[in-house]
Amino acid sequence: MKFKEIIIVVCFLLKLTLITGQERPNIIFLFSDDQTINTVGAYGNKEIITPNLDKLANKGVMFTNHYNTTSICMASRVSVLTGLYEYRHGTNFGHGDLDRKLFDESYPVKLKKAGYYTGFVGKMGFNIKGQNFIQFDNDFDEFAGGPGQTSYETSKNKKLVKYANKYPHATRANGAWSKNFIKNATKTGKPFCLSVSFKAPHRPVSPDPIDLKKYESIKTFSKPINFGVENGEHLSKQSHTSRAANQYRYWITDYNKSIREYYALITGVDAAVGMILETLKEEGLDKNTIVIFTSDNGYNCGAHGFAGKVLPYEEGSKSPLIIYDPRLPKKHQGKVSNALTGNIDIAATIFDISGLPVSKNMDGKSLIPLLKKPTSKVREFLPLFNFWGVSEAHSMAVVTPELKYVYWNSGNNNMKSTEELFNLEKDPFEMKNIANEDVESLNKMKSYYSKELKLLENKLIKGNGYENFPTIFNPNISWEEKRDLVKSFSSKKKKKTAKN
Ligand SMILES: [Ca+2]
Repeated sequence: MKFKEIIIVVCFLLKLTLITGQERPNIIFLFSDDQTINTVGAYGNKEIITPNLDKLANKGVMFTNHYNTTSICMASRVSVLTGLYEYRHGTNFGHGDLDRKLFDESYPVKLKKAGYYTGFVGKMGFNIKGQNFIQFDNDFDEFAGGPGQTSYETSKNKKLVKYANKYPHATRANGAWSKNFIKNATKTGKPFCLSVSFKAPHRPVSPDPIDLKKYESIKTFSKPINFGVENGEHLSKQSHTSRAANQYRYWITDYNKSIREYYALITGVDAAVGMILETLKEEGLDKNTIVIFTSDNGYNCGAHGFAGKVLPYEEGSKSPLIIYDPRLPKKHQGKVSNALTGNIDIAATIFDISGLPVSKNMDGKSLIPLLKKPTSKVREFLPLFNFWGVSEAHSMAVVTPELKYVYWNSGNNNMKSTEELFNLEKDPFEMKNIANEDVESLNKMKSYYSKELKLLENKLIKGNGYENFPTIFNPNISWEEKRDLVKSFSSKKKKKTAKN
């Protein structure tokens, strides 16, 4: 063993001793579904009602450049659990279910093995290859997850039925289940790790009437400056083949109704978060419980005329991320970090909090250093992928806090391969493609893109339909050479939904 390696091992053992010598902190991971970044009051939205998340942001660190490296539920959820990019875990609609051996490396499984009391409630959003959903029961001390999309009606979620009378809407029932979990966990004397996986604000919408009522006074909601189809014409033709452009035109036809329901669902999540934070206080756990809040992907609420996620543009790929560590001195609280963070960082962060080693095999990095030093960074650039849906809408992008480069392949419908470059500092709404204007930035971003493309080629999981993407996403390979390699990825369930 080399001297450097000995030092690393000694440092790790020292850290573990320090953490276990004290009391290992509890961890609560709060996860909404399809929530775009500007839908928390603390992020500057003056219409949405999120008092508990605002408080959390005021006490913790609020991240402004948090991206979901694959902006779709199933893939993003597995990236969060495993710390791996989609092309490494292989889990997405039309690609495949998760391998058991990868799930065994996920944060809930490893923390349970390390002596944490673990719990999960809400939407799981994926399956493990060859397993029945009920087998998740064995992976947690308490499990109230549901298969598929779960239901907003509490009574339709098998594991939440006993909360249905008091909390008929599943979002608050998730909060009530979590309260009980925390109380049970306290009795065990173990540290706990609770994952709360809300269905909200995923469509089809069905907000709690309690929350909808809170928005009665707002008749007209503000729209972002890039709202509407007319503000999407400058974007690639390929992006317009995506589901985000073809479906869900409700945002355009009745924006006020759609945004009111969307916000009300998020306000419901906020209320459940409030229930959980209140319980921590009641149980005297609020000083030793780290709380993380984020979402599995962003959402285009009519931005550029799009709805939904999948696309690499800001609204679809960015979500809020708030981390609150009450153990830190007050001087570190209420900070904002513009560092580039991703869904792949959650597992590494949770391992770091618990004292477990962060495996070098993971793509994600611990964000804990940013809590004390929010102006620092954990990376220079981050890749964004879409391997799902129609082949023309597959894309690969790289982003920095200042710039975004997107490569769109040619398509079978007479589309030309397209490069997009946005200056996110000057143009956060991506209204101008400067790929032909700023050659220096373009070259810089293309060099980052090449590095990520090489990693994709070297590290992709075999057998889940990713093998052709290093060629498909290579801007230097002609369409003629790729044409036969492209394939759309869908699922029977999605096709059925689309017909309906
Ligand atoms: Ca989602």
